[in-house]
Amino acid sequence: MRILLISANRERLPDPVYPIGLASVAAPVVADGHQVTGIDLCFESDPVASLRAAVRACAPDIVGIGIRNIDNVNMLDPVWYLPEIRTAVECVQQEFSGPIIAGGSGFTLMPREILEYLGLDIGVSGEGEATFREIVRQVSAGGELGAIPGVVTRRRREAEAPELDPAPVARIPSLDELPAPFRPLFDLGSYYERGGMANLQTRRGCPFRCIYCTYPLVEGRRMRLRSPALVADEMERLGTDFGVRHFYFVDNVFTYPPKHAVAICEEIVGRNLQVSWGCFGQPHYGGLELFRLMKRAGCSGIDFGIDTAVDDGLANMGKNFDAARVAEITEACREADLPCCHSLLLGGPTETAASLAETLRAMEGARPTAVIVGLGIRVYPRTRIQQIAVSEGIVTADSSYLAPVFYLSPHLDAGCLDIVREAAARNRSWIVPGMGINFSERIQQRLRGFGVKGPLWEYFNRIAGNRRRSGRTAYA
Ligand code: B12
Ligand code: SF4
Repeated sequence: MRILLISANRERLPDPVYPIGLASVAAPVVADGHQVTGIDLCFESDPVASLRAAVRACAPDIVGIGIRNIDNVNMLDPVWYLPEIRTAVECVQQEFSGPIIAGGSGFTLMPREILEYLGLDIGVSGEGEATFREIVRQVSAGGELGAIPGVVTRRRREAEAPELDPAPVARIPSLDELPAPFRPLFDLGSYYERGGMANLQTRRGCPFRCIYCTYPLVEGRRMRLRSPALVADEMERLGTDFGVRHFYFVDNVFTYPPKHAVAICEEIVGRNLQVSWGCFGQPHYGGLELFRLMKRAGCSGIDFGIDTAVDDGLANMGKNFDAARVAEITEACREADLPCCHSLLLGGPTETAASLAETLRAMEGARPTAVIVGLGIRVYPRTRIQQIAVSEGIVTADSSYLAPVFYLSPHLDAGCLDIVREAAARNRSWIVPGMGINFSERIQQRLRGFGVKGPLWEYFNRIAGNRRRSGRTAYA
């Protein structure tokens, strides 16, 4: 069968990211001997024309469309991607009358609503490798798609429960059974040059219950770990085949479970891979010993989802650590000489101007390498924050969440923006995406043009130093 896989994502901030989800879905069907072609809209100047040409050239029997992002989760500068994805879908529909299958992390958040919005009939909620492979088998055999586990259809909508159970998103018991993502599907070299890293995954699932978080809804709550040897094999192959040395582990929390993080690092050290990589950490897990090992294994920086540095606020967000722990792990990173970036999510339940200012002061005291400040929490169905938003009258139970909807503590007013702006002005390695502070495609392209690799926040300290010396502002 001829299969066309479309990556609809055109977001290039904070970096363009290689469509690893689609490459993962492609690998099993490539292994089955199907002819698989990819079209990536990210860097296309006329995406509709390129898409039309790709559909005509491929003459597919089946089309898959990857929907990684539906919006940029930024309350201060919201961007909604679904309208441009709908235009892409319409273009395909004009050229092709066979099955078009939607999937991806963004899609999984609201699969039926997105099918409805895009005018599509079939999608895959959650991980796609096994389900898409089965869809292709059934299409070639002329079989029924609706009964395949993971398939969501628009037609069955009325007959089904209004909300999907999050459990079915994780259907692959052992990640080691999966082939590595089929990288030639898209131009990895371009992403490496423009985005400074290649992405790969060592585990899926998150058992924690942070009140706003969709990651367990996308990957499931049950942890599934990939063997360190397979992860290192993939890193080696990416080095040999594509010249890649800089990576990002897309695991929602790399440092949990700590044993797995240790095993991955030991494998990298044992093979002397000479790579550099970044990852997400969770403050409750990790400490000096792990951070030193990570550093030895090539970790160039760790991103922590801190959210707030006020004890009540952390408890309200469903976090299992307190403000003292935030200071502790920052210090441990410093001692291990491991750069760290704290991401804040301000404006959660019970946040006041005083607690917001306290968090910013705590960041100034802790002095992580960088701080990324977010204000307002994107509300999704099936999350605790949705229930809170309903109970506080911010949304209703039957509101649509397709276009971005945000929770902001009712105790805050516009004055909180000044507090953030002033703190960012004092701290040159702070990034405030919603205010364009240290965050723009211009800065990114300039740094990438110099050959800078890895997450850019690792460099702002150094640039800020140079700019301070030359009297220029660090703002974009
Ligand atoms: C790692 C990560 C990042 C890293 C990426 C690093 C890198 N170099 O790759 C960073 C921090 C840079 C990042 C940035 C952003 N991210 Co992000 N990110 C993630 C995360 C944690 C993992 C994504 C990933 O690679 N997963 C691994 C792959 C293998 O899984 P997958 O893509 O889901 O694919 C599987 C299935 O979805 C399915 N599938 C995928 N495609 C298809 C297609 C078909 C046809 C089928 C059938 C199935 C299918 O099968 C795949 C294999 O099982 C997810 C959350 C999560 N846990 O999923 C958020 C997530 C994808 N990010 C999100 C967002 C919004 C963003 C940003 C826009 C935020 C911002 N404003 O900065 C940017 C956009 C970047 C860009 N250029 O697109 C949202 C998207 C939802 C939404 N609201 O739109 C998510 C879901 C988190 C959330 N808030 O809920 N991100
Ligand atoms: S914020 Fe992190 S730890 Fe919390 S549920 Fe989401 S992925 Fe898990």
